[in-house]
Amino acid sequence: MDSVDVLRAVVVTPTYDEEDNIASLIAAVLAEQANINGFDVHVLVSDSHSQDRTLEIVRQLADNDPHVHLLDVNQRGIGVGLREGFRYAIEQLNADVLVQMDSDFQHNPQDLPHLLAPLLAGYEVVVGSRFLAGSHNNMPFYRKVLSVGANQVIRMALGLRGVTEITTSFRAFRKEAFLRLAPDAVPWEEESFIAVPVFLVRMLAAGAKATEVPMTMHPRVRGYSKMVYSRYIRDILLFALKDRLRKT
Ligand SMILES: Nc1nc2c(ncn2[C@@H]2O[C@H](COP(=O)(O)OP(=O)(O)OP(=O)(O)O)[C@@H](O)[C@H]2O)c(=O)[nH]1
Ligand SMILES: [Mg+2]
Repeated sequence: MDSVDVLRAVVVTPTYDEEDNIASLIAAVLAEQANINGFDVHVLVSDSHSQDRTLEIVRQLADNDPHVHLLDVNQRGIGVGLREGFRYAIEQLNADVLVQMDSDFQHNPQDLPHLLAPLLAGYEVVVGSRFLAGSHNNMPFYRKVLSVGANQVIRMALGLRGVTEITTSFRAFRKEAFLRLAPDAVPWEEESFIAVPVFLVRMLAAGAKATEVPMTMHPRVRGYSKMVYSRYIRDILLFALKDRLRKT
C-alpha cells in the first residue's frame, strides 16, 4: 500500500444525524478496497456536530482503524461539511484524490471502483450520473422530476456540455481540481444544497478534464432527510439567473 504508484483516495462523507447509517457505510466503503487497484482508500466523516450518536460511533471506529477519520466541523450545512472535509483530507490526511459521497446509502459503495478508475486514465474529475446507459435511478417519481428539472435549469443557464449530472454528490476528483478554485467560487456557507451543483460547475469552468460513469441511486432507507426543497429550488433558480446575467 505504500508504493509511490498508489494514490491516497479519501472518501469525504458529510453527516448530520446519521447514526443508523454511518457504521455500515464506512464498512461498505472500506470493503471496496479489495476491488480497487492503484488507490489506498480512506474514509473521512465530516460531521456538523450531530445531535444523535454519529460522533460517538465514528470516534470509536476511528480509534480502531487508521483508515477511518472524523472531523467535527461544528457548523451546520452540507457545503461547509464538504469544504472543511476536502481541506482536512488534503492538509491532514495527504489525500491525492477526493471522493464526495452521501452517508445514507443513496450512493452505492460498489460503484466506487468505476468512479475511481478514470482518474488513472488522465481524467481529473469523474462524475457519477443517473442519466447514462447502465445507470439505475430508483428514486421516487417526484425526486426524479426535481433532479431532471434542476439539472436542466443549470445546464441551460450555463450552456454546460459534456456532463449530464450536476446535482448528486457522487464524484471523484484530483485534489488540484478543488485547490484551483477561489475560496468564494462556491457558496459553501449556504445551508441549502446549492454548493453541490455549483462546486462541479466551477471545477469544469476552471478547466478540469471530466468524464462521467453510470451509477445506481437508491431512496434513503434509514434516518431522516435534511433537504429543504423550497430553499434548494429557490437557490438553484437564483444561481442560474445570476450566472446568466454575469455573462450578458
Ligand atoms: N456535515 C453535514 N452534512 C449534512 C448536513 N445536512 C445534510 N448532510 C449530509 O449530506 C448528505 C445528503 O443529505 P440528505 O439529507 O441525505 O439529503 P438528500 O439525499 O437530498 O435527501 P434524501 O433523499 O431524503 O436523503 C447526507 O450524508 C447528510 O447526512 C449538514 O448540515 N452538515
Ligand atoms: Mg440522502
